Amino acid sequence: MSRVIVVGAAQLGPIQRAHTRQDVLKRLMALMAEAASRSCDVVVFPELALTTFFPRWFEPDITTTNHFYETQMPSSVTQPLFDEARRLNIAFCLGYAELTHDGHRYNTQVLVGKDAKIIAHYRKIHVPGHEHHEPDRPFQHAERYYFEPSQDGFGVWNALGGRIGMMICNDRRWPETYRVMGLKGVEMILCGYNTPLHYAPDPTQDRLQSFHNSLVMQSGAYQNGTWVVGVAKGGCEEGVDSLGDSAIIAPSGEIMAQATTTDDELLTYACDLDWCNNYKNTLFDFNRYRRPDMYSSITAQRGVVLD
Ligand code: CDV
Repeated sequence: MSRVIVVGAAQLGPIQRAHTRQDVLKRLMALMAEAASRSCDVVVFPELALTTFFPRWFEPDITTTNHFYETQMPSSVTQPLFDEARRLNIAFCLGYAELTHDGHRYNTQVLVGKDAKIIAHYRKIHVPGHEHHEPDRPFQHAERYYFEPSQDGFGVWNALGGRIGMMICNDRRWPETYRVMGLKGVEMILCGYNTPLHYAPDPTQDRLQSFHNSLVMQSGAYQNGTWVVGVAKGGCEEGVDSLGDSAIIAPSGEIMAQATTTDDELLTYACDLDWCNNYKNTLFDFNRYRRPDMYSSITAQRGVVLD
């Protein structure tokens, strides 16, 4: 049986504040239709793919931002995307802001099967940025104000004929993210991101955004013998330039397809999941070579301890 998943990485260009959900849905559905016409099994959209990246503004009354969140998935507004997926027989992965019925706010990604049924939710674990207004920044990155970090952990699901995991944006910079999923036998990790080119806490990193993006996803793929699909919302959104560079990365760590614009752009690749075993059964044969008893500090402590 073929273990090939044809993946569409559906990069988005900017979503401005004035754009409605309907405007955005049209763009998502156009990319989904293109993915289906290119025989994709799954199309992957970015983090917070239904709205502008609203954590760039600090609103003291958080309830005034409720309209950026989804209280239902699907809702009457997003249902057409689910209907279109079922009609086109294509799975999809979508990032959005989630407001639960009991008032919790998460940065969430959902994996939806070809039958338009939700397979899995993933809520962002590593929430970057700051909790309070920082007026000296040219723009805010108040994700820690707008979203709680998930307590649900990393999941890997049997889907699309393989072992599929999810992570969101800043998660991709942490090796633990990949390893926890690697230990669950992950074969493909789907990741949406919004990465401004300017990093206010240390602007010396600005010129390295593209390099760091590739560095972390390529090494995470290689060290765990898994495909990684990184999908950006790039371009100039509300005056803030963000990284494109969406990529489909093989278990070898090689980039097999990469975006060439910072706009709406679909990249596709036929990903052979059996390639993962070349790494999982040799150099990264965890069972044979890992030394978990030497790694206890990874879960026992959070920060650096000098002994
Ligand atoms: N949306 C994100 O999580 N963005 C972060 C910040 C730090 C730029 C990132 O890691 O890309």
